[in-house]
Amino acid sequence: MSANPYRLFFLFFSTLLSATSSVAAPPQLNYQIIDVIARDTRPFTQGLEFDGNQLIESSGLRGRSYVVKTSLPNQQNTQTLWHTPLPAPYFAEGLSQVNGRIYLLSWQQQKGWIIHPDTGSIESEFTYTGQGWGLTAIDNQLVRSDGSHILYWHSTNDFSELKKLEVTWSGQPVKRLNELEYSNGLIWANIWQSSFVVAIHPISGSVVGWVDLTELTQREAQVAADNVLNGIAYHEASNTFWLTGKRWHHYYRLKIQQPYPLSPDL
Ligand SMILES: [Ca+2]
Repeated sequence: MSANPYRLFFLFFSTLLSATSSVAAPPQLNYQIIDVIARDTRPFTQGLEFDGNQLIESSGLRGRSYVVKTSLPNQQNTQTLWHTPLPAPYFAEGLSQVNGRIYLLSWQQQKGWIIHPDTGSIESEFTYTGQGWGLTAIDNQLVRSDGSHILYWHSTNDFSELKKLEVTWSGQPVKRLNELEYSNGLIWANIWQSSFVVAIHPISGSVVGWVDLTELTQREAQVAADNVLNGIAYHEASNTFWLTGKRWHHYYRLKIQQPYPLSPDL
């Protein structure tokens, strides 16, 4: 693993931006920091999603993985509603709530769990092929990333794979898709080991906009290559995105420009 992953992916994105293609490059999206909220720095954040005004977060690493649900984080008194550890061999990854249940992935063990959102109790398990990175839900189906440029749609019934989608930037694959969030008709993904978030059209797979969050990664003063930007959750009531990273000291609440109007041929 490089000691300076952010530099590498700046170069990666520079390559994409300068790519010659008949397809127009996606626009860079502006953002505004609405709030910066101190948080527990222990979570090795893998999944982040709101259930109304409550935040669900999964934390990775073998022997230390867990899922936690809290009240809406604030500066004074963030309450833990439940905390569910995973058995030692498992490395928790992305999560998403759909049909009244939380689905949680593991990284390489090809096993996931269905968790009750009110109690945190693990109700059942499911399996899949490949790695688990990010997870989000669209129209009662789940969408998984595996660190590649491909997103996988899964059934909520048995987690069987329904379809795949290649994610591209002006026709070129966008690899290392990680934590996911579906909001306002687009899949938002942060790119592992980078400061970038991309907005993906869920039918074409085209990146239709991107956000450069170097300002946030610099604020967090990275001291370890693992402590990357990871975690994007949309809070519907305030129309804001919450961003954080592994062992980061803060949640950042952002207004992000939407890449509309989308071209009809996407
Ligand atoms: Ca998310």
